[in-house]
Amino acid sequence: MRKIAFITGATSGFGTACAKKFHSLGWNIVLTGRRADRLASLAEEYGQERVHTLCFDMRDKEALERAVDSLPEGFREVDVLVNNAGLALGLEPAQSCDTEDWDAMVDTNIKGLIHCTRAILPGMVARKSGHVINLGSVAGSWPYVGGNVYGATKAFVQQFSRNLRCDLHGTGVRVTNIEPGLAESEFSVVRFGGDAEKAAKVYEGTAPLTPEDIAESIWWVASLPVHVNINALEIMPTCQSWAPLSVFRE
Ligand code: NDP
Ligand code: 8X3
Repeated sequence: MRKIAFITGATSGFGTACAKKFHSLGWNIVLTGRRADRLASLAEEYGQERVHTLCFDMRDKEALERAVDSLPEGFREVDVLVNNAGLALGLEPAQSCDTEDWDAMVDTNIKGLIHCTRAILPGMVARKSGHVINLGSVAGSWPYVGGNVYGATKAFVQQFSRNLRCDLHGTGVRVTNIEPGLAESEFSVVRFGGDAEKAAKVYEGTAPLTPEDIAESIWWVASLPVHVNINALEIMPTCQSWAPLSVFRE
């Protein structure tokens, strides 16, 4: 029987690369996102037989639960859940940013991720096998100016991943938090409200991680023998490191 990967946010970036990776290795894939046209192209590209698409907004809990409940035979018994859908909005300091952006990040990166996990986990526990792979970020461990709520949502994902491991003790279900640094996708275009020029500057003169690098890492943790659980994997491009703590001087 074919293995099944459920990949949220598959219409772009890491999710699209993951879909390609798992599909190429013979898995059935469930792909989610809000952009129906992109989901339709993915279904066309890979063929309906091994791809099932679900179009919904991660912030809509009922729609999410309905979508998971609607999974047909061949796609229901999820082996790997890649909790990837997420976004950063804005880079303004906390004192002046748009609080609607904060709500959207909390509702997607935190609430969407926990509800999706909750919807899929009982089946994994009943089958005593499965793997939840969450997309955290270096921003969950390392603060930066303007990272305020985005980084905090990823710190939530980091701790949620660890706590899941405790709850799942003895069930055989694995949990991994993937924590990438600078990676080029649509991430910065979304962060800057569609300003592609501003987004491109984020990667100018750098060799950032690619979505394929992240898909490869996700595949690696998923493909290890079942007695091995990678708790967290922090990945930066070689061109990225840390800066010293800043000190304000009069
Ligand atoms: P992209 O913007 O390229 O892709 C984001 C995906 O998330 C899209 O498929 C989008 O689909 C989906 N998504 C966003 N909001 C929603 C929503 N409300 N409902 C359903 N789907 C949604 O970004 P990346 O591939 O780079 O990012 C993927 C994950 O990795 C995110 O969680 C991000 O925070 C994290 N990450 C990214 C890094 C980077 O530098 N790029 C580094 C570290 C972590 P659609 O618009 O169709 O709904
Ligand atoms: C995305 C990486 O550094 O832009 O999570 O927050 S960063």
